[in-house]
Amino acid sequence: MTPFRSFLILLILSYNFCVAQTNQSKTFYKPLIFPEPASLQLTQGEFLITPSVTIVKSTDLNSEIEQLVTTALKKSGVIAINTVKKLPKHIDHTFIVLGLMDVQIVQSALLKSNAELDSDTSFCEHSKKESYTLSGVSIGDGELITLAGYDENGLFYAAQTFLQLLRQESVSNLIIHDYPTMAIRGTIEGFYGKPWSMESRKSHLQFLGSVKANTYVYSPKDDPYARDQWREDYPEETIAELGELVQIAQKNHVNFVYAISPGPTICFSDPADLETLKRKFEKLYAIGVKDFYVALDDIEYTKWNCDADKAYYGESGTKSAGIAQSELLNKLQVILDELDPKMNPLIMVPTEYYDAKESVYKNALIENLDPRIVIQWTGTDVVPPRISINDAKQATKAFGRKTLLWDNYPVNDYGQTAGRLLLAPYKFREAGLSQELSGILSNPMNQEMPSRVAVTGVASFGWNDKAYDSDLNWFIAAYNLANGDKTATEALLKLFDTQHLAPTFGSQAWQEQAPNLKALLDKVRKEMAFGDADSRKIVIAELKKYANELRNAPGIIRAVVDPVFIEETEPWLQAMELWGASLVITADGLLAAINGESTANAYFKRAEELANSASEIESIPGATRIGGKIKIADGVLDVFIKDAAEIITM
Ligand code: 14T
Repeated sequence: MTPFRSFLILLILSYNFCVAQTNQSKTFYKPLIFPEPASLQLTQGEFLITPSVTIVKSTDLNSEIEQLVTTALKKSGVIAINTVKKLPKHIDHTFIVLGLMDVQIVQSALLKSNAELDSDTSFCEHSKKESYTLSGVSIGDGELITLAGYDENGLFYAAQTFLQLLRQESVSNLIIHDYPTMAIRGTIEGFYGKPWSMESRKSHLQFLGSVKANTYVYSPKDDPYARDQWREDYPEETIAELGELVQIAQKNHVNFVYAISPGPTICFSDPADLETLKRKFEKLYAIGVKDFYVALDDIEYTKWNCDADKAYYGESGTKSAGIAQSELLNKLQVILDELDPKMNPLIMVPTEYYDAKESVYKNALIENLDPRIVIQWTGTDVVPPRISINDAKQATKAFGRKTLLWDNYPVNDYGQTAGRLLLAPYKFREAGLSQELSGILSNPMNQEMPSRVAVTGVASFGWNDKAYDSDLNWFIAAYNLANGDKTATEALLKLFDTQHLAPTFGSQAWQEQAPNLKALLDKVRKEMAFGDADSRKIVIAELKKYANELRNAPGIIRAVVDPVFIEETEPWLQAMELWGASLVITADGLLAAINGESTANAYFKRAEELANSASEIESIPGATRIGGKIKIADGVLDVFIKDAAEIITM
């Protein structure tokens, strides 16, 4: 070969090489992580998972966290996973270093990744508890990923974030430093009516872990052994089932808190009652419960339950109730300290939990109460429309410590919620509340899976209130319930919109009904009045498309979403289908009317029939304390369908 020819070949080859390079150059994206991390910094290159992955870990690693990572890797297509104890010199595929931050291999991996913490970041102002660092960096021909937890919870959260990264395509290399702004985040099963099944609780605990929530309080009002017959022992089977829950809670880094409600019948001065409470807690401690709670809500506190209390504390009244309650709680705190000094302090909800006004009762309660005991309140009302930092500051003053918010959303056990699921995003809690609260627990619906729409929000807000975006979170909640299916996500969001109304205890709702549907229907009304022939037809086409989506959403949801969700929402799905069909025909009627066709009235009549049968559908008997007719976008959809015939006259 002449030198010239070889030069030419080289030129062609290098040209091809360049073209190949350009074709191959990929774009990497910022992933969507929820809760929003405290800090996420994108770096050069791809967060690369090779078909074969090596896990680097020290021997004392929590094997459940390793299991979580391994299972997720396999699910995302990784074929071979092996484990070593040290990072090799040459990195030629994906290595994942897994461990606590104080472990040598973890520290050196962070150093290699340039992911060590700057000592002067705002990070250090926060408690390091539950924090983690996750980094991915291209090194050599491979990738070094580090999951470093400050503690076991932190490492678990690093793993949860990693799982989210695995579910996304073309993710960029990054460094995440993350920590929660509130120490207590989760749910309190604290509603009236049918308690959750043990199966629902199990899947709920796993869900809580996935959104980095760390607390679940067991306090169903209708568990007789926790309230009405609190003195009686649980049957052995129930104890065994609760024990299983505690195990699952531990695996998901959730504190299982057991709450007892002795208020309806307790005799505060009777040592036998204290002894009964002690025995009850000990039984639960024996199956692994490490967190306890005393609920004193919704009880009569101006009358004693026994004459002995009158003899001991004097005349009944809110002041003596406050004193008696605080003495009981302090004694229980001592009992718990003796049982296990490592346990978290008691949590309690007082009888006046629904405001932050100073009172005789509250003063008497906090004057005596062990300052470690955590107090819950629900905001400025049982179901408050909004919660501000100022409200929380008043609560701190009234309760003598930073409070733990009991947020009565999305609970649906009161009259105004009859026939409803509460599926609006978690909203109107002021960013910055983390300075003034020790945490937030959501009181969910009797239906566990639909409750996740709001609870995903509560967990995200509790983790990072300043960065919380309620609309984005609404989408994420739908996306998760839809297992990442895009069409089902859209279908779910349509369902959520029809269940957007959030009532208060009064007549005023704190979240409006069906805002998305309402915006479209208002547009139709405006176009009918002010538009021309073309624009009217365009908006009717848009209406018909939306109506079809409403009608078809239940079918899509049934095909994709977890059967438990379907079971819990079935009457709403049925009603939504009929209401959707009614709106489709209404759109047909409007179009016929625009075209001057005499069939219009027949369409409107058929639409009315469908709407009538839709409004006859009832909720599942016994599923909620108060049942009733299913409501779908009420006040919006029904009104439009009824008015449609009058929008146009011929
Ligand atoms: F203790 C609390 F913080 C609390 O909210 N207690 C109950 C709770 O179990 C229930 O789920 C929630 C919503 O209905 O409200 C409280 O129960 C009430 C409150 C009332 F003002 C029930 C009836 C009421 F009139």
